[in-house]
Amino acid sequence: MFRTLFSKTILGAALAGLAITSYGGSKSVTLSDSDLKQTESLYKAQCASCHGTERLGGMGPALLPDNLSRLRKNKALKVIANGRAATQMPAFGSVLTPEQQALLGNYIYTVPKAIPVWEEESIQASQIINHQPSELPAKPKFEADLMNLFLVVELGDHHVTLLNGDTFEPIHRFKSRFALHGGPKYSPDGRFVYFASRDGWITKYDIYNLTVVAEIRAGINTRNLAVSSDGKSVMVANYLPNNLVLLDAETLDLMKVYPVQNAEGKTSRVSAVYNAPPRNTFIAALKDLKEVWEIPYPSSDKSKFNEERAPKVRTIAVNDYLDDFFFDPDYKLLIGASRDAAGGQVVDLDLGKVTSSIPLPGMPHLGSGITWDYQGKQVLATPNLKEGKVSVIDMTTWEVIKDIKTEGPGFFMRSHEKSPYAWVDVFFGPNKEAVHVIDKKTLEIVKTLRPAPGKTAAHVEFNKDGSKLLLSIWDMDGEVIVYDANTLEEEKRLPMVKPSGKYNVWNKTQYERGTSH
Ligand code: DHE
Repeated sequence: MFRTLFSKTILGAALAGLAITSYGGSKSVTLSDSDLKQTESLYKAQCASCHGTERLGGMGPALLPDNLSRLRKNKALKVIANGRAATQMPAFGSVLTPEQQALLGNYIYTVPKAIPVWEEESIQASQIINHQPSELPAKPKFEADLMNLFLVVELGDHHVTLLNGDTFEPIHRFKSRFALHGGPKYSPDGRFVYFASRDGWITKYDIYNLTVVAEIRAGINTRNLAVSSDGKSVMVANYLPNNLVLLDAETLDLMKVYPVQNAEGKTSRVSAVYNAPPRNTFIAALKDLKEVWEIPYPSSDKSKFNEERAPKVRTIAVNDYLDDFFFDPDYKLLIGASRDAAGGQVVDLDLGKVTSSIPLPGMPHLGSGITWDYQGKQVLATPNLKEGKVSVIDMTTWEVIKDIKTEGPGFFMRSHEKSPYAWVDVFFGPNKEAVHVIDKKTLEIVKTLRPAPGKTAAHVEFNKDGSKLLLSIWDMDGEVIVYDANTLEEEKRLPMVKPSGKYNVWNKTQYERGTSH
């Protein structure tokens, strides 16, 4: 299937591949024609801007019966009424009548007349190649420490800013696809960056030449992507369709689609996929099957790649679904949790089985977990999405050493090997303006900052040597604030449009312990 396609394809071709298929959700309901008409206009007015006009997902997830297989209808109704913790889903309890909420509750379990499938042909037809690999010089158009650059995703108007990590001056600002989510991933040399948007677009950007190299729509509702340590391949995790998509990192050519299903044919959304550097594999956790998937990188000689030579999936059975997970620094262990469970599980990737469980009742946000050394042992610290606390866990005994009480549930946690402090936000609830600074030696909060009263302050990223850090004020009239990481004094404010994540080239390409990978 591997093709070399250097011709430019037009954007519209992306949609031409939307094929129509019949659909058989297991828990579907049927609405009368008049109810359906009324609900469709309600949906358009209240839900479509986030969940997509065809319920295929956008900023919010797809709302189709198969995608809701783990959500009972009475729980879905509660989400409509009260919103959903840890997401952008607002409460509609005071906006819609109970009858309207019930109609919408039924509607999302209604099988659509037709749902689009996004198969190999559609992916291939969507590819846009702006530059041939040899066309662009390997010399940057600007002067800066190339290993200390930051990218800032500005969610408010779908832009990305490239920032000099020494001077904190913007170098360039460019438009991104709609609703980027999760961390962009750098090529190992830091020259290229790969973005994933929630609606499936993968963009390869050349930082040296400040230009988009290639794009491809790998799915309809995408979670994230991972780049292999040899810089040769990209793996994309999708909710819709239920699959993983392997791309060639040079041109984003499609290499292989891995349908995600078990031996009985039950399919699953993919929670996320990560690169596991020492293992030379991609590792994915699944949302609807109790399995972890490990897939070796493909052969680096792409001319030899074909369906038979495609790397095979290794499946590891786990005790529960894994919505959220991360790895120890050696990538020997996967630590994961289901959002519904009262605890996490530790999967030994070499042994291929679950070896420990962790008592974590507060819905840990493990994807944001970080590790450091504390009193001669390695600890893992994670915010919790339902409780105002940071759980610090001994990574040998898997016991919780301490719950550090915070002013509310947090989302992102960060540190740097060279910093004495770990930072955690209070993303949810009335104290969203607060950010706590934790002393890694004492596990005590030493300072609580409120840099923009009334506005959410969240997500920190350190510079290369850990001496400075950036914090986002998540507002359309927002800012990125530069702090001295040791004195905790504010140094500079850069106006930005709802800045979300920030990503430092050095910390990401070196797999710094205090940041996400
Ligand atoms: Fe995220 C990273 C899942 C909601 C902003 N988020 C991630 C990753 C996952 C994830 C699996 C890691 C991807 C990677 O970097 O490779 N996020 C989820 C959810 O399941 C959840 C709770 C529900 C959902 O809507 O999917 C969710 N996330 C949000 C938001 O509502 C946030 C605050 C705003 C937004 O952009 O949608 C949000 N998520 C982020 C950010 C990162 C992220 C900024 C990257 C963090 C990093 O530093 O690496």
